[in-house]
Amino acid sequence: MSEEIVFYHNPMSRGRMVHWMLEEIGAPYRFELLSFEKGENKMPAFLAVNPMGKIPAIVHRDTVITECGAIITYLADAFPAAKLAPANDDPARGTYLRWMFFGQGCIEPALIDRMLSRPPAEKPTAMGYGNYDDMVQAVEKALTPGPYILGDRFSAVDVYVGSQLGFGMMTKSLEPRPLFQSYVGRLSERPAYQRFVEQTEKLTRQLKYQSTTA
Ligand SMILES: N[C@@H](CCC(=O)N[C@@H](CS)C(=O)NCC(=O)O)C(=O)O
Repeated sequence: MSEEIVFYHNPMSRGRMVHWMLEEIGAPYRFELLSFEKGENKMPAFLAVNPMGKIPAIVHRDTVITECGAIITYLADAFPAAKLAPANDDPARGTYLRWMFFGQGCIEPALIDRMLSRPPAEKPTAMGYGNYDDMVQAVEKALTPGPYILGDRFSAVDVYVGSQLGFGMMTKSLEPRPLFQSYVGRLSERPAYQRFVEQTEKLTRQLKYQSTTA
């Protein structure tokens, strides 16, 4: 069983959230960079890891984990010394899991719809995320009084939800409410976040170089 974390990544992908999370937990990991331009994510070697051909994915202890929310949840549990997840018998675990799933099931589809300028759903009652306005109200409530989703305590769910809100405001699919801006600003001051940003610049150059040379 291998303790090494292998991280299948492209710096222009949702893998950015996992990259930040890996920096938060502080365990050693190895990048496997995949080029979208060269279609490496749809080649047999990676399809054997993730049949969806989608990034990110990690392999740890001979197990493949895909889906950002699942990867972040997994890492927080697998590396408890980082103290990024409430324990199973901690009542805060319920709130933590609730917003982790809300991130994957509600924030993500609502923001992607807006990013792609898709018309609002005809039947919000049948849509898991309801509608954009309700989703935004719910997130604002989750962050009140803050400063984190679990109140005073920063956790892995802030990595996930904070990344989505940052992405949403960057792509203008999410309105820049002051509460969202201050939350994302606070998160971006974390040393792990800053390491991730710094490394992302290098990885982007490296991938560009690999794409033009090979
Ligand atoms: N449900 C997945 C979505 C992953 C995903 O859509 N990744 C995109 C990049 S952000 C991708 O790999 N796209 C390439 C493709 O589908 O060919 C997650 O949450 O991790």
